[in-house]
Amino acid sequence: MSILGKHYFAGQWRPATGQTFPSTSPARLSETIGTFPLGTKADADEAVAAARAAFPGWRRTSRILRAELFDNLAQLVKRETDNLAHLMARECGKVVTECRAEVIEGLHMIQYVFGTGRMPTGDILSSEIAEKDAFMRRKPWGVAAVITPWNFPFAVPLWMLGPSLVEGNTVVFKPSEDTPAIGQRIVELFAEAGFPPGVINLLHGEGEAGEALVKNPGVNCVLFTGSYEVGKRIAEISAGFHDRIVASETGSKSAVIVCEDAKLDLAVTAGIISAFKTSGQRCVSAGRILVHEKLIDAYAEKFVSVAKRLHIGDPLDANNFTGPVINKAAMEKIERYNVLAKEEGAEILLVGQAFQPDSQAGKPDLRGCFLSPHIYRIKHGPKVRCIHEEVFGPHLALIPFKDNEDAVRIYNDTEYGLSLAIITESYRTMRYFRDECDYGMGYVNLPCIGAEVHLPFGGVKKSGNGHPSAAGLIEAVTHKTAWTVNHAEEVKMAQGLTTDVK
Ligand code: UN1
Repeated sequence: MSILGKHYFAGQWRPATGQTFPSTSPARLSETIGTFPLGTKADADEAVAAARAAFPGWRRTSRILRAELFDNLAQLVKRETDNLAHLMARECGKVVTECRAEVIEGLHMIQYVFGTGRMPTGDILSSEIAEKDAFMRRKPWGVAAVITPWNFPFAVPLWMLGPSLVEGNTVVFKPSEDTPAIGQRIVELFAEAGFPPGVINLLHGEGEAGEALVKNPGVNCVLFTGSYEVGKRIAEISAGFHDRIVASETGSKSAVIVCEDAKLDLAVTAGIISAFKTSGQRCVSAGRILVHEKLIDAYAEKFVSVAKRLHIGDPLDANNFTGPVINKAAMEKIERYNVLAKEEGAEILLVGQAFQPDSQAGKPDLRGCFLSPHIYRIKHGPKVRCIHEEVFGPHLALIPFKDNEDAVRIYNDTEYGLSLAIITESYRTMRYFRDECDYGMGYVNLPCIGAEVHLPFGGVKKSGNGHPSAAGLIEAVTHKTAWTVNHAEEVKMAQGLTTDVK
């Protein structure tokens, strides 16, 4: 049954009154998941007004009571885990087991936020004056705009909604136009958990709705994960509001570095997961694997033989490793980069191909955006576009390096800095990369994907603007205030300032 999409403003579900857009399954392009209202400027303004109106009451609600609503939400997400995973698999094409893991990741954020309700939220500081008590206390900014991508349509919204709401902000949530159904399901669960009207508002739509939301002066902070271009546009618009906070995660050309002493099987498994899990469509996915020149022949052979055997097919089939890519435009972009790699002198080890997997008996026909891994070997060069630009798909370069210094130079020679994995047995080597490379998330003897919510998540350079999400987001959604109380019966000042009033 096709879902009837609705905005959610001030606790009211609002069906489309104007234009709509469909959500289509990338594995079955003939399957429409639902039809959703195409948000306009008027809708964005209404959503922000609802969030602003709800802010004073929500801010004054006990932080512990706000947190306890997340406990209600956790119970609902546990009840709905399989349904959420199934809907997500249909809507964004990730394999259902992976979708389940994503729901669990979102649940972990909810549990984390609930747990912080009774944890300290500020600091007690000393004063030069014995009778003065000094505190650091956090205050919410006001209204947060939460703009999220299709590739993590459940966990990433929760990374942002959780800290924003528990700290007392109200929100307008605009999910990706590729995954509006899962976005709407999240808001239905917040409503069922008892979050009051106006505290969370849902705005469906495309660029127009997003742009209007960001241009609204009633928005105090914008929390964004998506492309660098959109992140840059948000930053440009937001520069017009001098106290506006923008926290953005944008783009990457993440890498695995396979050192001379690496365990080969571990390095291959870490590389395959980093490059091809989620069809290479995580923001942290590896587009590059840097391999020590002495290992690269053996590594390439093993890596390609494993990649050839990967099961790519129906996202509803738990036995598959990956499903399709998100849509036809993504397929065309990835295929253009596959061609470009050859033009730029790559030795192609495995040709990425568009294909249609066999449909299983009893399941509806698969006609979707299926693309197999494209793997090539190429020397690093400063102008080689396919190893500098983000492709966001199953497109991978194996790049040889001579020594650890060379690997650091190659790794850092992109405009991005998001995720890094080092495969080594040496603690000195590990430490060298840890200190010399540009990244937000670093891993040793692991893939460069798979972060957990209680760690900060964010990048540097074109990958992010220094405000990590998940647990780290508290710094962006609150401002710190100093609160100083004098217990003496006369005024006493710090720095030896006299109090004579003459
Ligand atoms: C993303 O790719 O946008 O670290 C988020 C990971 C996941 C989150 C990825 N926990 O791979």
